[in-house]
Amino acid sequence: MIDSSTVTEPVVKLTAKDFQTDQDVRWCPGCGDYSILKQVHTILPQLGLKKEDLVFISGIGCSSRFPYYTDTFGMHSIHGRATAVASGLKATRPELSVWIVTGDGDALSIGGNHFIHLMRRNFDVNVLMFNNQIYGLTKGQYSPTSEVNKITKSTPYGSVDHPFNPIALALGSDATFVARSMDRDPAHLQQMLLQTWKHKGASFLEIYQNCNIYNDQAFELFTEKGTKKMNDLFMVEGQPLIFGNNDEMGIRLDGFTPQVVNLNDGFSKDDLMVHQPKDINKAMILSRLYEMNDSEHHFPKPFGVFYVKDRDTYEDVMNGQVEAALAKMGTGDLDKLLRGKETWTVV
Ligand SMILES: Cc1ncc(C[n+]2csc(CCOP(=O)(O)OP(=O)(O)O)c2C)c(N)n1
Ligand code: SF4
Repeated sequence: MIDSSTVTEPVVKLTAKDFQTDQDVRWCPGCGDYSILKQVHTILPQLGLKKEDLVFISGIGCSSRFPYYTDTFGMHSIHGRATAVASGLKATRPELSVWIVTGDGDALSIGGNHFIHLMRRNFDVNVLMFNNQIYGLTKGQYSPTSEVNKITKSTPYGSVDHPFNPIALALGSDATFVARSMDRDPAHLQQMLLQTWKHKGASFLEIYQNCNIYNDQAFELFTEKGTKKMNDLFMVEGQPLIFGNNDEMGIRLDGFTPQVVNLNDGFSKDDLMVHQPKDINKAMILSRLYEMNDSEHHFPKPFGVFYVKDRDTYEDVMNGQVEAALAKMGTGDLDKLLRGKETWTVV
């Protein structure tokens, strides 16, 4: 079995080019999906795995075209059910490195129920959720991450739905690795992809992805030069939470309540909250940080790893049960079982 936590040197030497396919990439020019594809192809050779040990499973959506463009095994499955297909594969072939590629609509609308159960069951799979806050493939309807009042083709007077917070949803579903990155920061995205892979258990990576056709500039506050430093908080384990144009702003905790402070106003780095991704309470606070913005408070949006926890994976426990049963009772005989005496007559 591949133990991702112990692989340091690539065992198999491949390049990013080896993961490209002969398919025409059919995303719109300028779509953020291109950058994500490129960063995934860049990190795959670093895993040291053979192509046939990698599987990319997607649902339906623009993002879900991903397996066509990646030369590994893969499946463009059914809407919202990549999670179910991946769970079955991981249960029976635990040695494979299984990746799920999904959109905010695919994962959280039709696939919402399957998503939460995948997280709590803790299959060792890597979920890459491309969040563009819209349905791209079906031409611009609102999604469960679209903001209130958003005008789309299906909400001509503005959406009245309260949106999901995907990070809080994954934490609430007991995911054992929860992180966020963005299409426009290749170095950060590569780092997060590697950490997503390294974690043994259900890993959830939300990736902000610009749909330049139906929801352009949805994340420009966090991606553009002039605004990103005041609006992005890059979390680093063991480091104080600092942001700002000159790293002059910080997050401190007053009890359970986060506050933004200016280090030029009498606060020092020692006063700030230190990032501890193994602390679920702190992860929960950070997942809601940006929602605390109002006319008096200006909180940044956190990027990086919110939470990580070691917990037995579903497939390890299940296959352990199978092995124990085999050791106790030997190999079964299906024919004998079907023709056996334990039958019922239904009247
Ligand atoms: C059972 C079913 N219902 C609805 C659809 C239509 N449909 C296809 S993709 C999609 C949503 C895609 O949105 P998202 O997951 O955000 O992906 P994006 O295209 O934005 O990458 C919908 C509703 C479908 N294909 N199958
Ligand atoms: S519709 Fe949007 S998400 Fe889909 S390929 Fe075009 S730009 Fe990308």
